Amino acid sequence: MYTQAMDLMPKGDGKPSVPLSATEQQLLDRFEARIDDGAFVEPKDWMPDHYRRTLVRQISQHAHSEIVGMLPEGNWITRAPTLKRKAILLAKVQDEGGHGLYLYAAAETLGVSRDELIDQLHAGKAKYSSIFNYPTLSWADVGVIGWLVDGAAIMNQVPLCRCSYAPYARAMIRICREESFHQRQGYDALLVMMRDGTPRQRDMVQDAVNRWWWPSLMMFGPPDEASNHSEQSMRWGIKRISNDDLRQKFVDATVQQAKVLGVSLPDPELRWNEARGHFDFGPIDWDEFWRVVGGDGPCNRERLADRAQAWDEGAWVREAALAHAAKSTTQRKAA
Ligand code: BYC
Repeated sequence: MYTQAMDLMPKGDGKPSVPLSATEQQLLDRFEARIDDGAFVEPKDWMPDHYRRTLVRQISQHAHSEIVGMLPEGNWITRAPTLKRKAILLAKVQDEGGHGLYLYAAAETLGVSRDELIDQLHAGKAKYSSIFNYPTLSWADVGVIGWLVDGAAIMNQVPLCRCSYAPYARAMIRICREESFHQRQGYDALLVMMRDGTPRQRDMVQDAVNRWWWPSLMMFGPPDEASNHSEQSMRWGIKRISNDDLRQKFVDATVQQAKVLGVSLPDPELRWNEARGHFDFGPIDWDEFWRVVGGDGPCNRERLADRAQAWDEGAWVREAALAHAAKSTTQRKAA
């Protein structure tokens, strides 16, 4: 409650807050009361500037993740082992492009332009999920991305369907429905390899699980005590469940799925803790996480270069679409 009033304080100079006018105080009180009642906030509603900036930050990072996330799997479209797998992968990668567009549209309702956000991504100034800076070395990686990466994404994104900002919540409902298909197709591809595959194919799956397990746990963000945005975002109903709680839910659900699949998870400390009612797991390498987030992961440079190239090469399509829209409008007016 009290920290919301800090939005109207000057930033970083340590001076006492600027007293709120009666109108500003009334707007803030009304906003806080609506959040406390669990009401949704719509674009035209008054909102504190910090709430708006937090949403632009999170939604745009999420949109960039979807668009950059098309690249690691996109690498395998031409090499999918069967026509069926190729068709599924094409649909999945296309869905991710669609998710990016819903999310950029949700960010635009907060007064920021899509071009501005995309410029920030290409300039290396915007974050996107750390997970997409790892390489996809084999076909099994595509299945593991579906199972673990989309599985982690769903765990994180289902609570966002109840985010207090309505356009984000609405986008998340559609996205989660599609993500659950993505997770299932990945698990199915792995199950086929584990049940009907050769020993080499099974080794390939295990190798992919070994490489993606820890980066998948990092997707949930830093531990709660190092998560500088969590407290405020939870108070505002943007985040509903903390980074560590979501990570734990993901581990608990995934251990059973790994058993059915017949793969082991690469963590010697993973074991059921009766007292906690959860699986304990080993320490996460947070130095690696921050290195990757800071731009020094295995594929950060490649991913940004690929995105920038796709953007430049698609310029003629955007120009043609705009020219067509302008021509159609002129023709409609003349008719
Ligand atoms: N990677 O205070 P915190 C997908 C940053 S796409 C990079 O906990 P917050 C898919 C964080 O931004 C899935 N950076 O932050 C697509 C912050 O930095 P800034 C993407 C990370 O926002 C294609 C700083 O660390 N999902 O599923 O409260 C194919 C401190 O963190 C990461 C979303 O974007 C990370 N992993 O919580 C397949 C979900 N984690 O901004 C699949 C929406 C943290 O201060 N986002 N950082 O410079 C969220 O739920 C939240 O933003 C997070 C972080 C839980 C990710």
